[in-house]
Amino acid sequence: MSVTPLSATELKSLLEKHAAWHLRGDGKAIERTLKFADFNAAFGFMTRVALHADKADHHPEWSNVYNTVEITLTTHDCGGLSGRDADMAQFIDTAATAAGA
Ligand code: H2B
Repeated sequence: MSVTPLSATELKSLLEKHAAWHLRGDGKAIERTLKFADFNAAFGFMTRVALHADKADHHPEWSNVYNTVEITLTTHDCGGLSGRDADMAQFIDTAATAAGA
């Protein structure tokens, strides 16, 4: 499926709006590390994001060690960043705040 990549202006606004995310070195993904109170809080957050990702058909690349979750967002279908990553970053930021990250 073809997805339109973000323009330079859209990317700038994504990074301004979602300050906890940084652009990966190759410019094709954004990354955020989140710390929670414990594993229960981290995995509860991941579960909410997973259910949303499944519905949105847009999936994070992530890892979890105890209370820490590292997330990379990119869109395989355009080989870089798209509006789907901006939407996912928004959902993740809201869920992270609600889960006490
Ligand atoms: N997730 C991400 N991160 N990028 C994609 O391009 C993507 C996805 N594409 N989840 C979806 C699934 C695609 O493979 C299916 C066929 O729609």
